[in-house]
Formats: sequence, structure tokens, C-alpha cells
Amino acid sequence: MNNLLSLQNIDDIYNKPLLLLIAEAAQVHSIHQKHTVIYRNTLVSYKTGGCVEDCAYCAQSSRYKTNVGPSIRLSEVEMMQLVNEAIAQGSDRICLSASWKNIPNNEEFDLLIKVGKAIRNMGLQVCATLGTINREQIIRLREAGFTAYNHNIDTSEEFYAQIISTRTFAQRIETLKLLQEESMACCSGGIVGLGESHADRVAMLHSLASLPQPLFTVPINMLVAIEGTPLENNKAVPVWDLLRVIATARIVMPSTRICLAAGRKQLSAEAQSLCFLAGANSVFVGDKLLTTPNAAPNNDFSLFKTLGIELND
Ligand code: SAM
Ligand code: DTB
Ligand code: SF4
Repeated sequence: MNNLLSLQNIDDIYNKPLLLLIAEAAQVHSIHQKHTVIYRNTLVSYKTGGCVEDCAYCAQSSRYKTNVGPSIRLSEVEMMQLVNEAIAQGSDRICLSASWKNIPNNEEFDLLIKVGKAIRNMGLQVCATLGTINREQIIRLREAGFTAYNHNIDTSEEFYAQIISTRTFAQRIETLKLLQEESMACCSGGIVGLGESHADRVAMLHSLASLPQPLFTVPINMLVAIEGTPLENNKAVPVWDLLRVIATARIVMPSTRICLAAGRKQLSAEAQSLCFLAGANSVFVGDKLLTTPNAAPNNDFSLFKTLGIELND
């Protein structure tokens, strides 16, 4: 276990007066990270939709009637076109995504390995989020130059079954441990706005901080309420709650990148800046996340310039 903080310790941090919490997180940030660096990652969705899992928030689950149809797949040329656009938009990392429960050992995985190698050869970092992965597949990704794997726990162990019934929280943790055993850097985080309590958020952060190795990245997503999913009518969570989650994550996982992930489009420039002050130092850039629009690239450029963010780290 890399972290000796108890659930109670993390709860005490999460519940501090908000300004004090942000100030302490900013101080931790200035010791372990650089305030002028924000890492920029672009999602490239190879397989979108038609997923057999039932994640209640997701546009891609085949259980729900959303505006995302049955699976569509991109060709190699289409993926490389998106990679080139991402470079033009100032991205330093590509995350290849697929709506799989388990990664198939077939020509589709071979294709993603090939595209990953091509991305590395262009001087970018490459990572992936493809569902549950086994040891041999982790080794293949590592040998191809993939530097991280995303596998979110989404929420607390207690609340998990209310959001996803087709897999368990324990299975997610097992996969993360397998990745760490194989020395693959892990990216794992969750969502605020699923209907979880403050205690669920604290428990999620405790689980993330208690993995055998520190996480490379913790993405914090604001729920993007998708029409047709069971969570379509969920109310947006106040930005103050998001700040508590980010600041607590920064304090309890000082060496980890904290990613202000989905939901950035809905935040003002000022709210995003508070998130960066509270310890977020990574974002998804580009017009699109997986199925929904992202914060506009032009607004990002102007915000990064205003804040004095270095774009060539
Ligand atoms: N299918 C793979 C998996 O579940 O591991 C990878 C892609 S999945 C879409 C990646 C993560 O995006 C989810 O675990 C969830 O945390 C986040 N996500 C998906 N839909 C979202 C939504 N509507 N709002 C906020 N976050 C979302
Ligand atoms: C993560 O935690 N968030 C990203 C990435 N990892 C794969 C995905 C956000 C998806 C938002 C909803 C959508 O566009 O469908
Ligand atoms: Fe499938 Fe991932 Fe969406 Fe869950 S979050 S339904 S596993 S694509």
C-alpha cells in the first residue's frame, strides 16, 4: 500500500473549510508539481458504442437508447488523421479508447498496437482505455511503447452496484493491481454527479490512494448527463464539490497527475482556474471527448495563455 492515510484522515481533509483546503492543496502542488504545467491529452475513440456493460452514465452502453448507435470503428487512416489534428491543437498524449468489456486477441488489438507505435514514432506519448485487460495484453502494450492504461473505479465500492451491475468494483481493483504488477502506469479515477454522497467520494479517493503503487493519473469527471441513460436527469454538482474532490486528491496523492476530465465545457474559465489552483494539472483537449463535445480548443489556448501555462513541457 502506498498510502497510510485512513478513511477518517481523508474525510477530515475533504471536510476542511474550502479556502483552507484549496490553499493546502496549492501548497502541496507547489512542492510536488509545477503550477505552470498542464498536461494535455486527446482521446481517440477507435470503437464507439455497442458496449455490453451497463454503466448507468454511459452513452455507449447498448442497454440504453442514446444518440450513439451500435458500434462504429475507425480505420487506421481515420485514427492517424485525428492524431495529426491533436498535434496541431497542442496535445502531448493520445489515449486510444474502445467500448470493450474485455480486449479481444484479434486483428483489432493488433491494429491498436500498430497505431500506438506510430503515435510514439511521432514523438507523442500514447495510452489506452480498452476495458478489462489480461497480463499478456499488458505486456504487448508495454512493449509497443504505451506508457499508461486507464481503468476507472468511478465511485465508492459501496455505491458501485447502483451504477454498474455487469462487473464489480473488486474486479476493477484486481485489473489495476495486475497493471501495477506488470509495471504499467495506471490512470484511474471517477465521476462526480452520479448521485453519490460526500462519504462515497471520500471512500473512492481512499481506494485510489491505497493501491499498491501511486497512480500516474487520477481523472475526475463531472457527469455529462446523457439523454436515454438512467442518469439523464441528474442535477449538476456544484463546482465547490468538484473543488473539494480535486483538492483532496492532490493532498492525498501528491505525485499523481490530477486530470480535470469530462465536464470542463460546462465550467467557466474562472471555475477551471480554481480547479488548477486546487491541484488539477491535466486535461483532455480537442473538440470531442468520446461521444460528447469538449471545451473549445480556442478557449483553452486563450485560458492557458492568460494563466501563464507553458505549452512545451
Ligand atoms: N470502456 C472502457 C472502460 O469503461 O474502462 C473505457 C472508456 S470509458 C468511457 C472511460 C471512463 O469515462 C468511464 O470509466 C467514466 O469514468 C468516464 N465517463 C464515461 N461516460 C461519462 C459521462 N457521461 N460523464 C462523465 N464521465 C464519463
Ligand atoms: C476518463 O476518465 N474520462 C474520459 C477518459 N477517461 C476515457 C472519457 C470521458 C467521457 C465523457 C463522455 C463522452 O464523451 O461520452
Ligand atoms: Fe462500456 Fe466503458 Fe461505457 Fe461502461 S463506461 S458502458 S465499459 S464504454
